[in-house]
Amino acid sequence: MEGLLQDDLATLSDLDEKSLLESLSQRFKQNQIYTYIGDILVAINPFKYLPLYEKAVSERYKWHEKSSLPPHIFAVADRAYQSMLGRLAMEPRNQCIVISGESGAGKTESTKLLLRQIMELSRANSQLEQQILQVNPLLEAFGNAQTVMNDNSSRFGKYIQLRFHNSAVKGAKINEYLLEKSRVVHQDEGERNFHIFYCMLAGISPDDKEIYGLLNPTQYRYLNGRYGTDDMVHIWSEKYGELCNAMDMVGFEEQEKVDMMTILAGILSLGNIMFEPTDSEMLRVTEKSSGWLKATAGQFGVQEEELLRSLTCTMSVTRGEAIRRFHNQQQAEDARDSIAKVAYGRVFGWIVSKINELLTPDVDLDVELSEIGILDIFGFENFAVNRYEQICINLANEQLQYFFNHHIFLMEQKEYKEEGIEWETIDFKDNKPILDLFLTKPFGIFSLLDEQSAFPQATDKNFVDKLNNKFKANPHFEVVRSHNPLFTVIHYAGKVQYNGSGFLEKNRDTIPASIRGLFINSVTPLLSVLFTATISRTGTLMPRKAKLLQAADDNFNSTRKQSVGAQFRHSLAVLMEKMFAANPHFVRCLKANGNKQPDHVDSKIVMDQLRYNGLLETIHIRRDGFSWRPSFKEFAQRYSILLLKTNLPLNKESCMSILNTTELHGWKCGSSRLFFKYCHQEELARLLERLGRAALVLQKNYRVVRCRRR
Ligand code: AOV
Ligand code: MG
Repeated sequence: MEGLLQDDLATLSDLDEKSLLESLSQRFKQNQIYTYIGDILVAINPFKYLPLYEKAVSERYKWHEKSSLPPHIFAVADRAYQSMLGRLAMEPRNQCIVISGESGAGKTESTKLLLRQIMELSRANSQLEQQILQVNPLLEAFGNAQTVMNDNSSRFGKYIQLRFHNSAVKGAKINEYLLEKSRVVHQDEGERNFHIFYCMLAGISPDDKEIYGLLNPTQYRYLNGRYGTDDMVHIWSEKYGELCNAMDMVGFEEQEKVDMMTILAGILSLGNIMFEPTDSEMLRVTEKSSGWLKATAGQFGVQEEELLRSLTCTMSVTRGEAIRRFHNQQQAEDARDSIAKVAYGRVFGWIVSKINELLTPDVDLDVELSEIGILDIFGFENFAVNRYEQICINLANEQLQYFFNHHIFLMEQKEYKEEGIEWETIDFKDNKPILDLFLTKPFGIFSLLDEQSAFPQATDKNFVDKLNNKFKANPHFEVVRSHNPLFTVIHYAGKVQYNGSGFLEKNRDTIPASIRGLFINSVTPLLSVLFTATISRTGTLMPRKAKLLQAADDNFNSTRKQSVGAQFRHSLAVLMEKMFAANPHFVRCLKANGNKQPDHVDSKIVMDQLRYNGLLETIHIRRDGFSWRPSFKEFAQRYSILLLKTNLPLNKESCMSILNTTELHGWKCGSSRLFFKYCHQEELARLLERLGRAALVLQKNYRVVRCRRR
């Protein structure tokens, strides 16, 4: 059993799947949830409180040597921060921390811990630090919800970019990806709507409740007529207090908060509107729900008749003539739900833009800022029914797995070959073919989806038929024989069956012009602004409205005509480009079991994750490979100081002389660069530091001598 409790698995010589599992399980049983594979951190979700994050621990992990302390998420924060400042082996550069793992594995918790520790390290000015730390509770309230996999599941992806000047944080920017808007109007068994609705209903004062027109939570259809136990209500109520606090701290104005809450109340009322046929063509609102129509109109600040009209008919203009088409019951319900989704989505987008505006670095334009980005997306999902949202989420996870593979296996092994390093190729599960299945133009799944979305007459069934036809021979695709539009994709993390119903509609995501018109005329300033932003920006706006507009602008100037899928692919591509340009740090989150249970390891579930994450191969390459590969120039520039010489030529010979003065062993020399193991970086940093200290002592002595001479 010797070596099983090793902090760094890349130091173990003989490891197979079984002993890897055994090793991680043993550590987990002793509450050692963190383990290194070289410079990569593996984190197993403990599903219980562990005393790992106290102030004293945070202090210990500041400016430490990685090998001197047990593995920890704080160590990753430290490394990213030091690397950004150029204090480790490399030149200063932008950093990104990439956190992966399936739903409920602990990505969001890790993100929060990283953020906290980086703020500790940067000794930010305390107001900005607080603002940045409060962004998370705010986003979580509006963007997270309970699912069957995770009680606090992220229903959107985010990339948080912390911006620094020298060592101090100066601001932050958040990119958000694909909020799951459909949750506002529908939740599957065992799931809930976004946290904010429950928190608001639980925490709001009786007076405000009246002002916003909120009623008993069990009355709302969008909440499935369900609420929570007393304990839950208590927690939600506290959360609401924290949320209001967070909004104040980040810098939201009172009126903005009121507008936001009123819109949310309007969404809840809207959901209760039901329709019934009349003698004429036009539907009417059922008698029972006429009160809800009135309430919604009041909360949205629009005319009741206008709201009713946009729910029950569509206006279109053909050859200069306005034509009114009446909705049937289903169409009216769809219109209702799409209003709810678009209103919620825009409020969320506006919150993000507003945060970005408030956290814009307050520095001159010519000041160069460096950056640490933290990526926390929605993890891989496989539910009883998987819809459009799941296929997008799982595509994002494929993309991330590819990023990992590219960095760890592809790039590294390509360089061995190019530079003539002797190397026995390590095979890994390349998921590029799956990415191609999704993204190839013009015949990937998403291109076909866009093509079908462009035909008004096409149906979800047509789309799935096309897929079946095109991909029946693809090893990552399976045709499903069924009346329903089903198909299966074999992802890197397992098989997922998708239900194509609603794919075309969700991919188009068009808002009828009448709905836009309705909201533009709203007397609620925020609502009007959320729908004005893409249209015109005349100078006639009230000052407050103009200010609101500025924040909204960022979000809606995006290419609205594109499909949701196309936008999502585009934003993923931009993200990847940014990440490829930065120095990455990987955190691989794992789930110990599928039931959110503490102290229990389900071997099969862990083994599956080890396999699809390629952890064994990762250990292998970190043990035998060379993860740090500076060019001769880079290395000589940085380490010539070890020879106490400054104008050394930046070539191979200089590198050799430098290395000869050290006791480093196990490195290799290629044709244009050096190949080091991950642990060499730390050894070299130590040498530099020692030299720095010696220089300091010399300087001091010199000063003492000079003083005496005087
Ligand atoms: P996720 O972000 O990876 O899922 P979370 O970070 O939300 O997962 O973690 C799920 C839950 O696990 C949290 O709400 C905590 O209760 C618990 N947990 C995670 N990490 C820790 C930790 N270090 N210590 C104690 N408890 C922890 V998803 O957003 O669903 O993909 O999409
Ligand atoms: Mg999450």
